[in-house]
Amino acid sequence: MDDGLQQRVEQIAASIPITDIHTHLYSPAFGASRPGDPGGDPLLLWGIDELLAYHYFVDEVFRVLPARSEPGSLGPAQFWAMPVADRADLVWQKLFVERPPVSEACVGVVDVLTALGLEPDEPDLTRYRSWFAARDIDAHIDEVMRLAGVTKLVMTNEPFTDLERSRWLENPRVADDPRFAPVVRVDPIVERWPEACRKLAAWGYGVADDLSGDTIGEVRRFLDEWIERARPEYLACSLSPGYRHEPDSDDPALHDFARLFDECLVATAREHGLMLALMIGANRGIHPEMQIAGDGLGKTDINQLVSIARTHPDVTFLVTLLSREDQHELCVTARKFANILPFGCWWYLNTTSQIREITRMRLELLGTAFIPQHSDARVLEQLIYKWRQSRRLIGECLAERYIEAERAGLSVSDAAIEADLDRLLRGNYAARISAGVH
Ligand code: FIX
Ligand code: ZN
Repeated sequence: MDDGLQQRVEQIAASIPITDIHTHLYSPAFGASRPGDPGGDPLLLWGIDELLAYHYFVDEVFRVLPARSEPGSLGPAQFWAMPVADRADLVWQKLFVERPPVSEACVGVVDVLTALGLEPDEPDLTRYRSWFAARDIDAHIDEVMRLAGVTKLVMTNEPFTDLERSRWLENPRVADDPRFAPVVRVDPIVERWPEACRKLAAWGYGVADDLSGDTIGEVRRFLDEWIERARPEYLACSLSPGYRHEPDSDDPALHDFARLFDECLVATAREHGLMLALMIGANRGIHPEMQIAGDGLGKTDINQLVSIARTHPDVTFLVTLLSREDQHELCVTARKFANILPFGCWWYLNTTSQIREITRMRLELLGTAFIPQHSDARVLEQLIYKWRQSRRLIGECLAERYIEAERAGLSVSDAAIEADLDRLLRGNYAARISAGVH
């Protein structure tokens, strides 16, 4: 490996301001958690207890607890009934004290603690809790973003979530924070229409389960009102692995899905000059008792995405797929349809081995015309480890391509390297949203 080039890329990568295009973080006005003081329905989560209560650790701690039939075992219902601090204590003891932290999420917490100037091997959470309790949230957000190298955080704002809806209706300026950008995320319209229909009707929209009357027009009115309220940078929805885009289907369920997708979501994105993000492959609730930790994944049929891209060539679709096995098909399909913009190593793919594998594949097939990563952070300090790692890995993969280019006879300048890294970490996204109307 050409160490000189590798080091040049790593140094430049360390200086590029990052836009994090998909997070579950919120500006403080939405309500921030208070270390040591549970309750209050916070939307912005931060601090050691929330870091360790993150749903990735729910999966991992259950794998080391005694089996249900053994003494000391714990069921999901009992676990979720515990206060967040007790859950955090259990996770710390089981995954960090009784054994070395090895998993992606565990090593990430070690990285966060070290980056914040804390010893990462305390026997319990006492010192961490007093350190976080002394932090001012606004200054802490600035510090975490500085350490992560992130200058813009894109939120996931869900108008069908009662708590979030209430925060917007209480304070129309709730998102007015230059560090954060809104997104309108509307899964229920396409994933859970009966639930969405009930809520929309209760909110005064003239909608019907069978899409009769002016249901489509009323869903559009709902979306237009939220675009006016939130001024989102893009629209978003997630789709289950088995979704089908078949507008001409005789199956009423498929026909209705296609109408809501095409005539509401895509038509609204088109009218407002917005991208529509499609996050495809989450099998929600395969283990319901695990609650937010109970989602699995599944492979998807890429031909459904082909149908969407062909039907709507004038709309850009930000696309991320959850199955590792779907990544090569996504890259090849994105070569055929320039209105498909692959992004991120989503969720279970946000690991050292998968970031490398997927980024190498994308650079080889798409050059620098994609968005390599988002953090998906739900707890503020996760930004630190997720971006320190991704920035390094993306830089390593890009350096490998430059080494191939130099092997073929081309030398790559620092200016060219900086331009490429800016495209990947900020520019490719900025170019698409500036084209729209916000
Ligand atoms: O649909 C999504 O936005 C997923 O990222 C979340 O549902 C998931 O829980 C998550 O945060 C994964 O990292
Ligand atoms: Zn997410």
